[in-house]
Amino acid sequence: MPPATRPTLWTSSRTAGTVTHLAAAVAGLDLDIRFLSLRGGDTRTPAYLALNPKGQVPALELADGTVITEAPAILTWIADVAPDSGLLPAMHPQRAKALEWMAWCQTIWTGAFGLAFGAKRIAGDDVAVAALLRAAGIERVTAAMALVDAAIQPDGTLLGTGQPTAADLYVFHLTTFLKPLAIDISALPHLAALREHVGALPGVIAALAREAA
Ligand SMILES: N[C@@H](CCC(=O)N[C@@H](CS)C(=O)NCC(=O)O)C(=O)O
Repeated sequence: MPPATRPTLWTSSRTAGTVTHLAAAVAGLDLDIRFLSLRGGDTRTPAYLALNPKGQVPALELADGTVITEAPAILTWIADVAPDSGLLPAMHPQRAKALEWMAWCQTIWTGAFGLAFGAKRIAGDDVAVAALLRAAGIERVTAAMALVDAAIQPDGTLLGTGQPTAADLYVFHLTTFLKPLAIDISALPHLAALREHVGALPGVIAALAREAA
């Protein structure tokens, strides 16, 4: 892998990396965005494992060689280098609240979504156990959506600051994985408002189009 001359975001379409890709686009950052194929084993090559021993995306490689992993940490870096983006409030308590929601989203992503989508992998050949695990995951995701819906402010953002933060982008990202789980959120009006708000951001539209290409 040639050394990076500008920050490189290692990601993959429709994965945990997507929210970092959305945020980088909203912030207008000039990152070298590299899409890996998870199915093709790109995260398990010796070169990638040397970069990120977790063998996962996203990973952000800075020009000085520092590698940052975990979506909330990468989102924080993006927001901090692009303060005008408003992705992370500068002041407490709003900054802490945004970080709180980002941490919560990551927990839901790896926990409830991980259970729903990973049921077959966890259960192996046991079809009945896989169905139980998937149902438990779907139940947890459904409860999480109701919880976040109740927290969204009338302006369609979690913090009520009028401008989507990285926490709103993260919630939006989670909702893009509900369809394959057949989870209906049409009765959750605040979540619909957040989706509309975030989904209309030009950076989000551009990044999603890049991932779909
Ligand atoms: N805790 C990590 C989770 C990252 C993660 O689970 N990434 C998955 C994709 S969604 C991955 O890279 N898996 C490696 C693979 O499937 O090869 C984060 O939030 O950034």
